[in-house]
Amino acid sequence: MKTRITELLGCEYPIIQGGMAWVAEHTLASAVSNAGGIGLIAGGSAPIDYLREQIRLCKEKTKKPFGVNIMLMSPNADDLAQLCIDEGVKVITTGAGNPGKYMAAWKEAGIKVMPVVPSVALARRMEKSGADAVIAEGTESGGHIGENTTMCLVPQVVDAVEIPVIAAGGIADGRGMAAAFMLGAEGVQIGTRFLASEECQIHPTFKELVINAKDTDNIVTGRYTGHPCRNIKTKFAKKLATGEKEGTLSPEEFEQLTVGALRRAVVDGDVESGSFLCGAISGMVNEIKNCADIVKEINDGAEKLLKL
Ligand code: TUI
Repeated sequence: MKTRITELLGCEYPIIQGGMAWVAEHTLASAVSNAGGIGLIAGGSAPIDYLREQIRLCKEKTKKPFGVNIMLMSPNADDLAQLCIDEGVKVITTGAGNPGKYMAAWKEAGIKVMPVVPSVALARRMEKSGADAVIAEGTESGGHIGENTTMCLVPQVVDAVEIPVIAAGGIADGRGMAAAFMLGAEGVQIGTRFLASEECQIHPTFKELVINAKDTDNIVTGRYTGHPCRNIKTKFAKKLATGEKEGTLSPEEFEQLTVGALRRAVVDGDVESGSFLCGAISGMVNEIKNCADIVKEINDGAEKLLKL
């Protein structure tokens, strides 16, 4: 499937792996890139030396294009943004903020920049600042989310900007990809499906939770902190949600409980105090497969439906 996104990024399929903090490291990213998509390494709030090493290891594992996600709420964002230039990263996606202040330097370095946008207004601003594409991310996504749904957001962003639009949130198979293309998207970003991949390095308990999740096993917590997050509905997530709803946890106490919670989920598989960030489509993800099969199945499924 050739679109402006495959042309822009030099990849075979317009499928981008989500830049999931703590999850998206070089093994997963290189596997997705070797499969013909675009793998991403997540900068998250990692130290600069960690990200440098991950970029170098990824280069050893793939000769195909891959990218880095810069989480803009990270205290290290300035350093990680510069590191990407120094290490010759070709593709950057951003999340959780406006990357405007880095755009000139990234463009000067020839980097393809694709910010995640939760609204039409930000999509327009990003186009004006020189973004090569935008990722319109609906509230079905895992982790830190906006309010708009993928179904509503994508066509509105497509109408508002000239640059290509990548759809994200709630897409995990060929049907989802085809639907996104019918809304005008020219690529998809997929996170949750890759959590249940052989190459994904998360704790086995996390993979089991994804595979066993039903349609209703998903919950958004932390709206009152200003940083709503979509998670798998574990006992811990329900405790946070109840505390938020009933006012028994102040926003400060909530923040305190969730410091380090993503690490506890990804690294330790700790269901008592970990936050298992995951998209709303996890109910449809029932099997662990390798990234090559996942990418090909999604692309072929979409192609068939779109009768390309
Ligand atoms: O960034 C994500 N998903 C994430 S980041 C993350 S790590 C984290 N840790 C602590 C607190 C919050 C997050 C886990 N999941 N997705 C992309 C995304 N970007 N979703 C929403 C946004 C967004 C929100 C506001 C992008 C831009 C924005 O702009 C506001 C402004 O400054 O105009």
